[in-house]
Amino acid sequence: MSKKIEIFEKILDKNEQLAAELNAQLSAQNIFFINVLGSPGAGKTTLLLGLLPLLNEPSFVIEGDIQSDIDAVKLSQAGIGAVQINTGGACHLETPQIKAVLPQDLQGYLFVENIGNLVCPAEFLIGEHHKLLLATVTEGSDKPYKYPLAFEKADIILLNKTDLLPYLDFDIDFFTEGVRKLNPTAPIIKVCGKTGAGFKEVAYWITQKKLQSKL
Ligand SMILES: Nc1nc2c(ncn2[C@@H]2O[C@H](COP(=O)(O)OP(=O)(O)OP(=O)(O)O)[C@@H](O)[C@H]2O)c(=O)[nH]1
Ligand SMILES: [Mg+2]
Repeated sequence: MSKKIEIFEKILDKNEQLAAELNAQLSAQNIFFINVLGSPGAGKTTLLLGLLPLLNEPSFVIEGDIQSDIDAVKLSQAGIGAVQINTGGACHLETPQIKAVLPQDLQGYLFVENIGNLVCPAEFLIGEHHKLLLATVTEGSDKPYKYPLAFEKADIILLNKTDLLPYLDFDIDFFTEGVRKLNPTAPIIKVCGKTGAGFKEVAYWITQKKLQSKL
């Protein structure tokens, strides 16, 4: 039992080292990297499609899915540079997979849409500057209590599908209280992928963070 724990800790240490190296490399190239986390169908791809055109510099997206290139094709068709990684079953992406598909001429912003779930992607650093967590009102307001790590580690939390609030019993106070117990500082921004509401605020936060990272 103790051996198993030791090996797992070594893997995590090695992963953190690789992630730190990639983060330093991207920082030196003035590329700002956002790791996008959220449940399957939370609206991650919809968010990227609406958000990236609002940024002040070009963006490139690495799409992570267990199978299919549906999301990378959607982004490419919208004129956003994108590449697909298929894990074939693994529930999160790791740094070597990111490094392997980075384009030579990368500039501006790098986004990774991680594998859709609230568990494994929160456990692994992949070289990002910030984690963006996309939660939704359709998941229910108890998710911060049940899946704490993703909410704890997020640097910004978006609450999506707010157009559906009138049809649901989502308790926003309970949700916010649960997030704040884990994460006192991350902004919580209500957004709507259908209308783009809130996206400008998210774009502003990202551009400000990139500017601040250069100071
Ligand atoms: N009503 C409503 N639907 C939304 C909203 N945002 C996204 N959707 C819909 O939710 C579905 C899933 O959206 P995606 O953007 O594909 O979600 P995703 O998180 O990328 O999904 P995976 O990559 O499969 O994990 C699509 O049918 C979207 O049109 C929203 O704000 N309101
Ligand atoms: Mg997607």
